[in-house]
Amino acid sequence: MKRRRAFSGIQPTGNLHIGNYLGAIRQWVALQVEFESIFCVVDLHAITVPQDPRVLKGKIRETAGILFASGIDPKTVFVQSHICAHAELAWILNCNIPMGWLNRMTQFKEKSQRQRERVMAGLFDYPALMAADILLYETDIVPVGEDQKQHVELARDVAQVFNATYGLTFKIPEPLIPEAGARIMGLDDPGKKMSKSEDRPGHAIYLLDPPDAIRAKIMHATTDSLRDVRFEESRPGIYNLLVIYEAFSGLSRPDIEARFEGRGYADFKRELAEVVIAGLNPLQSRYQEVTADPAFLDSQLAEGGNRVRPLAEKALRLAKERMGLG
Ligand code: ATP
Ligand code: LTN
Repeated sequence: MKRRRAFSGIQPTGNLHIGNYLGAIRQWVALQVEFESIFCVVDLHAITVPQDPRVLKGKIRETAGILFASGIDPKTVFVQSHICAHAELAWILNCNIPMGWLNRMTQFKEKSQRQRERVMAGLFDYPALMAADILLYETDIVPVGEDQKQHVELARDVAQVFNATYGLTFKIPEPLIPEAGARIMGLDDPGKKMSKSEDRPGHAIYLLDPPDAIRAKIMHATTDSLRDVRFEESRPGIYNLLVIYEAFSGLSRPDIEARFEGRGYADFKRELAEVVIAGLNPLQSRYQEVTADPAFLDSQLAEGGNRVRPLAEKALRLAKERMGLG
Protein backbone atom coordinates (compact mmCIF):
# COMPACT_ATOMS: atom_id res chain seq x y z
CA MET A 1 0.00 0.00 0.00
CA LYS A 2 1.19 3.53 -0.78
CA ARG A 3 2.47 5.32 2.31
CA ARG A 4 0.81 8.63 3.17
CA ARG A 5 2.93 11.71 2.56
CA ALA A 6 4.23 14.27 5.06
CA PHE A 7 5.55 17.65 3.89
CA SER A 8 7.03 20.47 5.94
CA GLY A 9 9.31 23.46 5.58
CA ILE A 10 11.78 25.47 7.60
CA GLN A 11 13.22 28.92 6.96
CA PRO A 12 17.01 29.29 6.60
CA THR A 13 17.10 32.40 8.78
CA GLY A 14 18.63 33.21 12.15
CA ASN A 15 19.75 30.39 14.37
CA LEU A 16 17.61 27.31 14.83
CA HIS A 17 16.50 26.92 18.42
CA ILE A 18 14.95 24.29 20.67
CA GLY A 19 11.46 25.56 19.74
CA ASN A 20 12.13 24.60 16.12
CA TYR A 21 13.54 21.28 17.29
CA LEU A 22 10.76 20.29 19.70
CA GLY A 23 7.91 21.82 17.70
CA ALA A 24 9.02 20.59 14.30
CA ILE A 25 12.30 18.80 13.51
CA ARG A 26 12.12 16.10 16.17
CA GLN A 27 8.64 15.20 15.05
CA TRP A 28 9.74 15.05 11.43
CA VAL A 29 12.44 12.53 12.31
CA ALA A 30 9.90 10.25 14.00
CA LEU A 31 7.36 10.55 11.18
CA GLN A 32 9.77 9.32 8.51
CA VAL A 33 9.06 5.73 9.49
CA GLU A 34 5.35 5.90 8.86
CA PHE A 35 5.15 8.58 6.16
CA GLU A 36 6.88 9.18 2.88
CA SER A 37 8.44 12.51 3.84
CA ILE A 38 9.56 15.62 1.98
CA PHE A 39 11.26 18.53 3.76
CA CYS A 40 11.93 21.90 2.24
CA VAL A 41 14.42 24.63 3.17
CA VAL A 42 12.20 27.59 2.32
CA ASP A 43 14.61 30.27 1.11
CA LEU A 44 11.88 32.09 -0.85
CA HIS A 45 10.00 32.51 2.43
CA ALA A 46 13.18 33.78 4.09
CA ILE A 47 13.35 36.77 1.70
CA THR A 48 9.92 38.03 2.79
CA VAL A 49 12.00 40.03 5.28
CA PRO A 50 15.38 41.59 4.39
CA GLN A 51 18.29 39.11 4.24
CA ASP A 52 22.00 39.69 3.67
CA PRO A 53 22.83 37.71 0.49
CA ARG A 54 26.25 36.76 1.86
CA VAL A 55 24.66 35.24 4.94
CA LEU A 56 21.64 33.55 3.35
CA LYS A 57 23.61 31.00 1.32
CA GLY A 58 25.47 29.83 4.44
CA LYS A 59 22.21 29.62 6.39
CA ILE A 60 20.70 27.32 3.75
CA ARG A 61 23.61 24.89 4.29
CA GLU A 62 23.44 25.28 8.07
CA THR A 63 19.70 24.54 8.14
CA ALA A 64 20.11 21.49 5.91
CA GLY A 65 23.06 20.37 8.08
CA ILE A 66 20.92 20.57 11.21
CA LEU A 67 18.17 18.53 9.55
CA PHE A 68 20.67 15.87 8.44
CA ALA A 69 22.34 15.83 11.88
CA SER A 70 18.95 15.40 13.56
CA GLY A 71 18.32 12.23 11.61
CA ILE A 72 16.35 13.44 8.60
CA ASP A 73 17.18 11.39 5.50
CA PRO A 74 19.17 13.74 3.17
CA LYS A 75 17.40 12.22 0.17
CA THR A 76 14.17 13.86 1.30
CA VAL A 77 15.46 17.43 1.70
CA PHE A 78 15.51 20.13 -1.00
CA VAL A 79 15.75 23.91 -1.37
CA GLN A 80 12.55 25.73 -2.35
CA SER A 81 14.13 28.07 -4.92
CA HIS A 82 15.58 25.08 -6.81
CA ILE A 83 12.07 24.22 -7.99
CA CYS A 84 10.40 27.00 -10.02
CA ALA A 85 6.96 25.43 -9.63
CA HIS A 86 6.72 26.82 -6.07
CA ALA A 87 6.79 30.47 -7.17
CA GLU A 88 4.58 29.76 -10.16
CA LEU A 89 1.85 27.95 -8.26
CA ALA A 90 2.03 30.64 -5.55
CA TRP A 91 1.08 33.21 -8.22
CA ILE A 92 -1.84 31.09 -9.39
CA LEU A 93 -3.07 30.58 -5.81
CA ASN A 94 -2.67 34.31 -5.22
CA CYS A 95 -5.36 34.84 -7.77
CA ASN A 96 -7.64 32.52 -5.80
CA ILE A 97 -7.06 33.81 -2.26
CA PRO A 98 -9.26 36.67 -1.04
CA MET A 99 -7.37 39.53 0.63
CA GLY A 100 -9.60 39.07 3.69
CA TRP A 101 -8.05 35.65 4.39
CA LEU A 102 -4.54 37.07 4.35
CA ASN A 103 -5.62 40.00 6.53
CA ARG A 104 -6.51 37.58 9.31
CA MET A 105 -3.06 35.94 9.55
CA THR A 106 -1.60 36.55 13.00
CA GLN A 107 1.99 35.90 11.86
CA PHE A 108 1.70 38.77 9.36
CA LYS A 109 0.37 41.08 12.05
CA GLU A 110 3.28 40.25 14.36
CA LYS A 111 6.01 40.35 11.73
CA SER A 112 4.76 43.51 10.03
CA GLN A 113 4.83 45.32 13.37
CA ARG A 114 8.49 44.39 13.70
CA GLN A 115 9.32 45.53 10.13
CA ARG A 116 7.33 48.77 10.34
CA GLU A 117 7.79 50.81 7.11
CA ARG A 118 9.74 48.05 5.38
CA VAL A 119 6.85 45.61 5.05
CA MET A 120 6.97 44.09 1.58
CA ALA A 121 4.11 42.58 -0.42
CA GLY A 122 5.83 39.17 -0.15
CA LEU A 123 5.41 39.12 3.62
CA PHE A 124 1.67 39.63 3.26
CA ASP A 125 1.54 36.97 0.59
CA TYR A 126 3.66 34.46 2.53
CA PRO A 127 0.72 32.05 3.10
CA ALA A 128 0.08 31.73 -0.67
CA LEU A 129 3.63 30.48 -1.19
CA MET A 130 3.30 28.14 1.77
CA ALA A 131 0.05 26.77 0.32
CA ALA A 132 1.85 26.19 -2.98
CA ASP A 133 4.65 24.28 -1.17
CA ILE A 134 2.13 21.96 0.43
CA LEU A 135 -0.23 21.48 -2.52
CA LEU A 136 2.48 20.66 -5.06
CA TYR A 137 3.20 17.29 -3.41
CA GLU A 138 -0.20 15.68 -2.80
CA THR A 139 0.51 16.14 0.89
CA ASP A 140 -1.53 14.25 3.49
CA ILE A 141 -0.09 15.77 6.65
CA VAL A 142 1.89 18.90 7.51
CA PRO A 143 3.81 18.55 10.78
CA VAL A 144 4.37 22.04 12.22
CA GLY A 145 4.44 23.94 15.49
CA GLU A 146 1.26 25.58 16.76
CA ASP A 147 2.16 28.95 15.20
CA GLN A 148 1.81 27.58 11.66
CA LYS A 149 -1.60 25.97 12.06
CA GLN A 150 -3.42 28.99 10.66
CA HIS A 151 -1.29 28.90 7.50
CA VAL A 152 -1.97 25.20 6.95
CA GLU A 153 -5.68 25.91 7.34
CA LEU A 154 -5.44 28.58 4.67
CA ALA A 155 -3.78 26.04 2.36
CA ARG A 156 -6.71 23.68 2.98
CA ASP A 157 -9.22 26.46 2.30
CA VAL A 158 -7.65 27.54 -0.98
CA ALA A 159 -7.36 23.91 -2.14
CA GLN A 160 -11.05 23.36 -1.39
CA VAL A 161 -12.15 26.51 -3.20
CA PHE A 162 -9.90 25.71 -6.17
CA ASN A 163 -11.25 22.16 -6.42
CA ALA A 164 -14.84 23.39 -6.19
CA THR A 165 -14.28 26.04 -8.86
CA TYR A 166 -12.07 24.26 -11.40
CA GLY A 167 -12.52 20.56 -10.65
CA LEU A 168 -10.59 18.18 -8.44
CA THR A 169 -6.92 19.25 -8.54
CA PHE A 170 -5.40 19.25 -5.07
CA LYS A 171 -5.40 16.84 -2.15
CA ILE A 172 -6.60 18.46 1.10
CA PRO A 173 -3.79 18.42 3.71
CA GLU A 174 -4.14 18.13 7.51
CA PRO A 175 -1.90 19.93 10.04
CA LEU A 176 -0.17 17.77 12.63
CA ILE A 177 0.81 19.55 15.86
CA PRO A 178 2.96 17.73 18.45
CA GLU A 179 1.58 17.11 21.95
CA ALA A 180 4.64 18.25 23.89
CA GLY A 181 6.72 21.20 22.69
CA ALA A 182 4.24 22.67 20.19
CA ARG A 183 4.86 26.15 21.53
CA ILE A 184 8.08 26.87 23.37
CA MET A 185 8.22 30.39 24.76
CA GLY A 186 11.15 32.83 25.00
CA LEU A 187 13.37 32.30 28.08
CA ASP A 188 13.57 36.04 28.68
CA ASP A 189 9.88 36.68 27.95
CA PRO A 190 7.61 33.67 28.44
CA GLY A 191 4.72 35.72 27.02
CA LYS A 192 6.21 35.45 23.49
CA LYS A 193 7.05 32.35 21.45
CA MET A 194 10.74 31.51 21.14
CA SER A 195 11.66 32.90 17.74
CA LYS A 196 14.68 33.09 15.44
CA SER A 197 13.90 36.68 14.64
CA GLU A 198 14.45 37.88 18.23
CA ASP A 199 18.14 38.41 18.81
CA ARG A 200 18.28 39.26 22.52
CA PRO A 201 21.06 37.15 24.09
CA GLY A 202 18.94 35.32 26.69
CA HIS A 203 15.91 34.72 24.46
CA ALA A 204 16.50 31.31 22.89
CA ILE A 205 18.58 28.18 23.29
CA TYR A 206 20.15 27.57 19.91
CA LEU A 207 20.74 24.03 18.71
CA LEU A 208 24.44 24.68 18.23
CA ASP A 209 24.95 26.50 21.58
CA PRO A 210 27.89 25.14 23.61
CA PRO A 211 27.02 23.61 27.04
CA ASP A 212 28.12 26.66 29.02
CA ALA A 213 25.90 28.98 27.01
CA ILE A 214 22.96 26.65 27.60
CA ARG A 215 23.64 26.60 31.37
CA ALA A 216 23.92 30.38 31.55
CA LYS A 217 20.73 30.99 29.55
CA ILE A 218 18.68 28.57 31.63
CA MET A 219 20.00 29.91 34.95
CA HIS A 220 19.00 33.45 33.82
CA ALA A 221 15.59 32.44 32.46
CA THR A 222 12.70 34.55 33.73
CA THR A 223 10.55 32.86 36.39
CA ASP A 224 8.48 34.24 39.27
CA SER A 225 8.97 34.77 42.99
CA LEU A 226 7.37 31.47 44.05
CA ARG A 227 9.32 28.32 44.87
CA ASP A 228 7.46 25.15 43.99
CA VAL A 229 8.19 23.46 40.69
CA ARG A 230 4.75 22.70 39.26
CA PHE A 231 3.02 22.72 35.86
CA GLU A 232 0.73 25.72 36.24
CA GLU A 233 -0.06 27.71 33.13
CA SER A 234 -0.69 30.81 35.20
CA ARG A 235 3.06 30.84 35.94
CA PRO A 236 4.35 31.08 32.36
CA GLY A 237 8.11 31.23 33.07
CA ILE A 238 8.45 28.09 35.15
CA TYR A 239 5.74 26.38 33.10
CA ASN A 240 7.75 26.90 29.90
CA LEU A 241 10.90 25.50 31.52
CA LEU A 242 8.94 22.49 32.73
CA VAL A 243 7.57 21.90 29.24
CA ILE A 244 11.14 21.92 27.93
CA TYR A 245 12.15 19.45 30.65
CA GLU A 246 9.17 17.25 29.80
CA ALA A 247 9.98 17.27 26.07
CA PHE A 248 13.67 16.43 26.51
CA SER A 249 13.34 13.94 29.37
CA GLY A 250 10.25 12.08 28.16
CA LEU A 251 9.04 11.88 31.79
CA SER A 252 5.39 12.43 32.71
CA ARG A 253 4.23 15.61 34.44
CA PRO A 254 3.43 13.92 37.79
CA ASP A 255 6.85 12.23 37.78
CA ILE A 256 8.59 15.53 37.11
CA GLU A 257 6.67 17.33 39.87
CA ALA A 258 7.44 14.51 42.31
CA ARG A 259 11.13 14.64 41.40
CA PHE A 260 11.42 18.35 42.24
CA GLU A 261 9.12 18.40 45.25
CA GLY A 262 10.62 20.77 47.84
CA ARG A 263 13.75 21.47 45.77
CA GLY A 264 13.30 25.04 44.43
CA TYR A 265 13.97 26.71 41.09
CA ALA A 266 17.78 26.82 41.11
CA ASP A 267 18.05 23.06 41.58
CA PHE A 268 15.50 22.46 38.86
CA LYS A 269 17.23 24.81 36.44
CA ARG A 270 20.60 23.12 36.98
CA GLU A 271 19.09 19.76 36.16
CA LEU A 272 17.15 21.13 33.21
CA ALA A 273 20.37 22.50 31.69
CA GLU A 274 21.99 19.05 31.85
CA VAL A 275 18.94 17.38 30.30
CA VAL A 276 18.97 19.86 27.41
CA ILE A 277 22.75 19.54 26.90
CA ALA A 278 22.50 15.74 26.80
CA GLY A 279 19.47 15.94 24.48
CA LEU A 280 21.34 18.12 21.96
CA ASN A 281 24.65 16.32 22.19
CA PRO A 282 24.11 13.71 19.43
CA LEU A 283 22.85 16.39 17.03
CA GLN A 284 25.79 18.69 17.76
CA SER A 285 28.43 16.05 17.19
CA ARG A 286 26.83 14.80 13.95
CA TYR A 287 26.48 18.40 12.69
CA GLN A 288 30.24 18.75 12.37
CA GLU A 289 30.44 15.59 10.26
CA VAL A 290 27.59 16.36 7.88
CA THR A 291 28.73 19.92 7.17
CA ALA A 292 32.46 19.19 6.85
CA ASP A 293 32.28 19.21 3.04
CA PRO A 294 30.01 22.05 1.80
CA ALA A 295 30.29 20.97 -1.86
CA PHE A 296 29.01 17.51 -0.96
CA LEU A 297 26.19 19.02 1.06
CA ASP A 298 25.23 21.20 -1.93
CA SER A 299 25.18 18.15 -4.17
CA GLN A 300 22.89 16.33 -1.73
CA LEU A 301 20.49 19.28 -1.83
CA ALA A 302 20.59 19.42 -5.64
CA GLU A 303 19.78 15.70 -5.79
CA GLY A 304 16.96 16.14 -3.29
CA GLY A 305 15.47 18.75 -5.64
CA ASN A 306 15.88 16.52 -8.69
CA ARG A 307 14.03 13.74 -6.92
CA VAL A 308 10.88 15.75 -6.15
CA ARG A 309 10.79 18.13 -9.14
CA PRO A 310 8.68 15.78 -11.32
CA LEU A 311 5.96 15.67 -8.65
CA ALA A 312 5.84 19.45 -8.40
CA GLU A 313 5.82 19.92 -12.17
CA LYS A 314 2.98 17.45 -12.58
CA ALA A 315 0.81 19.21 -9.99
CA LEU A 316 1.55 22.63 -11.51
CA ARG A 317 0.70 21.37 -15.01
CA LEU A 318 -2.67 20.11 -13.80
CA ALA A 319 -3.48 23.38 -11.98
CA LYS A 320 -2.63 25.42 -15.11
CA GLU A 321 -4.68 23.14 -17.31
CA ARG A 322 -7.67 23.37 -14.97
CA MET A 323 -7.54 27.17 -15.10
CA GLY A 324 -7.24 27.25 -18.87
CA LEU A 325 -3.74 28.72 -18.86
CA GLY A 326 -1.18 28.49 -21.69
P1 ATP B 1 10.64 33.26 12.74
O1 ATP B 1 10.55 33.73 14.13
O2 ATP B 1 11.69 33.93 11.93
O3 ATP B 1 9.29 33.16 12.07
P2 ATP B 1 10.68 30.61 13.66
O4 ATP B 1 11.56 30.54 14.83
O5 ATP B 1 9.20 30.65 13.85
O6 ATP B 1 11.15 31.81 12.78
P3 ATP B 1 10.42 28.85 11.37
O7 ATP B 1 11.43 28.51 10.36
O8 ATP B 1 9.36 29.81 10.96
O9 ATP B 1 11.05 29.40 12.71
O10 ATP B 1 9.75 27.52 11.91
C1 ATP B 1 10.17 26.21 11.66
C2 ATP B 1 9.27 25.26 12.43
O11 ATP B 1 9.48 25.43 13.84
C3 ATP B 1 7.77 25.48 12.21
O12 ATP B 1 7.11 24.23 12.09
C4 ATP B 1 7.33 26.19 13.45
O13 ATP B 1 5.97 25.92 13.75
C5 ATP B 1 8.24 25.60 14.51
N1 ATP B 1 8.44 26.54 15.60
C6 ATP B 1 8.97 27.77 15.51
N2 ATP B 1 9.04 28.38 16.71
C7 ATP B 1 8.53 27.48 17.60
C8 ATP B 1 8.33 27.50 19.01
N3 ATP B 1 8.68 28.55 19.73
N4 ATP B 1 7.80 26.40 19.58
C9 ATP B 1 7.47 25.32 18.86
N5 ATP B 1 7.61 25.24 17.52
C10 ATP B 1 8.15 26.30 16.89
N1 LTN C 1 5.92 29.05 7.28
C1 LTN C 1 6.66 27.98 7.88
C2 LTN C 1 7.67 27.38 6.97
C3 LTN C 1 7.04 26.75 5.80
C4 LTN C 1 6.26 25.56 5.80
C5 LTN C 1 5.88 25.35 4.44
C6 LTN C 1 5.85 24.65 6.78
C7 LTN C 1 7.08 27.21 4.52
N2 LTN C 1 6.42 26.36 3.71
C8 LTN C 1 5.09 24.28 4.07
C9 LTN C 1 5.05 23.59 6.39
C10 LTN C 1 4.68 23.40 5.05
C11 LTN C 1 7.34 28.54 9.09
O1 LTN C 1 7.57 29.68 9.19
N3 LTN C 1 7.69 27.71 9.94
